[in-house]
Amino acid sequence: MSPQPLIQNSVFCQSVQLDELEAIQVKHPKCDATLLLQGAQLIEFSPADTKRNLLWLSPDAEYKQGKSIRGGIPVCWPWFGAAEKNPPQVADSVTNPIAHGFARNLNWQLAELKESCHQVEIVLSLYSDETTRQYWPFEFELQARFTFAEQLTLELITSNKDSKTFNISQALHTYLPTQDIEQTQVNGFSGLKYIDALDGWREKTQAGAIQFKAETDRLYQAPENILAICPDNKVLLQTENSTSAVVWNPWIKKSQGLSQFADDAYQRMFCIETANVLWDAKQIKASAAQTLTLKLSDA
Ligand code: TA6
Repeated sequence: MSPQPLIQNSVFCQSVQLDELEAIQVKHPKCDATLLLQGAQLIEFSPADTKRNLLWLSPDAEYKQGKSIRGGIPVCWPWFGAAEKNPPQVADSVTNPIAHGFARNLNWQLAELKESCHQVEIVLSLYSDETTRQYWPFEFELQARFTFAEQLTLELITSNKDSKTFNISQALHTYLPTQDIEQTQVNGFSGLKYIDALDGWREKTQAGAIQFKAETDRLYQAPENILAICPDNKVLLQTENSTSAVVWNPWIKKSQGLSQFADDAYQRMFCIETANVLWDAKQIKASAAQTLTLKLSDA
């Protein structure tokens, strides 16, 4: 594997090989990070002051071509979840409905790398080609712009390169660690509506903080600021251009059927996914672009 030219001249970045997958490792005074080119999947972001990975990465993770890694921030695009569970304007364009879209399984290209003593900025791009057209008939450029400093900023930028308008749903499927799921709560959703994917997709209203006492799979109306409180740490998620979020924990039974996932791993992880789903799905006109932003930091 020949290191990418942009990396050869870098001070803070180097190319590493994780089994079958190429990754960019960032070692900067402000933070460490590990970014896979496959799926533009970030699997580590550790601010220098805590040296703790703010992302949960499965100890059973497998680094195989074409398979998403269990943990970090998988990019679900251009549809979230099961294609048929999406609004018709999204679902009707899908020709091969794999779960969570195709972007997370494909290799992205390193488009930009800028660095200073303050931060490192890396842009990965995915372009439409004969492979993507097998899943979805539109021309596009998808960029994931990562800014690594004290906090992580991730901007997912969809550019419509087609002559037709298209509709997408998407999510930054962020896995977060906790020392004990039953002592973990998520603030910011009280009084907001959610769709319970485990109870006939019924609409409900959140009362108080979200707590985890059983399998949880919900599509929430989302605030701009979300605070996750775990026994040993707090994490702040700030979002832009997103009024929906998915909150997930597989609990006991679902865990047994999940890939790259130990039966008891549900006790040490949960997902808060910055999204544009259901009512928040996005229509993007020809030549237009749309950006979904997540800022992640210790709180
Ligand atoms: O975001 C929650 C969810 O849609 C769950 O229903 C569960 O399937 C999870 O994603 C993981 O999906 P994956 O395809 O990565 O196993």
